[in-house]
Amino acid sequence: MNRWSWSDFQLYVITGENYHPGRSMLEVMEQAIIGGADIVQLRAKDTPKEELLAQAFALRELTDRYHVPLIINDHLDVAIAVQADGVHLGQEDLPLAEARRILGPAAIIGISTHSIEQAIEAEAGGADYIGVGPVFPTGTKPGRQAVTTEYVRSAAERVKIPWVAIGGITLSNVDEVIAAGAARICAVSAIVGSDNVADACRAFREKINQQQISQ
Ligand code: 3NM
Repeated sequence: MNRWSWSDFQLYVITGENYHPGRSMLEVMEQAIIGGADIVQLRAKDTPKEELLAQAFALRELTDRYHVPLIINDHLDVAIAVQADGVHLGQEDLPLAEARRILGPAAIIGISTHSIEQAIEAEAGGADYIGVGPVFPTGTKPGRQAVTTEYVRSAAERVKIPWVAIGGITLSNVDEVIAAGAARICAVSAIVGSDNVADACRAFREKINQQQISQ
């Protein structure tokens, strides 16, 4: 995929701070891309800014090499500094309109949503894509109630912009999420925490593609 067709993505992989013991973030993300991640996000809530910036520069170099879009979670300044393709914002982060004013029309802006009302608001506000989740309980974002595949079903019916199912999705439950209407899957722990990151991505891609063929 190149940047111009970024919205066709199927497998969105986010970095995890606690999921790659003994392996570098960059190594893990390169394996993810080799396995089929077609958009990646740098998310490092507990990392000091200076280190985050260094990681972002390194990930920008990697994603440029593979022609994969790079999204930065939350930090617009870091996104601008490394010329990332966009940012991902939570409901409590900078409002979408402010982010758009700062980043301009070409930036990809994604918003986390946890209900169909939030999805519709983000779509109306000019989001380029939204996250729909957490579908299942997840230790990666603890304390947030799972929205279940019910919300995935509503998103499939009502959301017009690209959307990605996220939260607690594994190779064991992804079929359910796809069956509920998700065409794009996002995962952290099931991919960056697996022994073979590239194979995990290949397996996710296969499941997404199988479903699309049978539709
Ligand atoms: N955002 P894992 S759920 C980063 O629902 C994130 O907005 C979510 O990690 C949301 O694949 C989530 O390990 C965690 O469950 C995803």
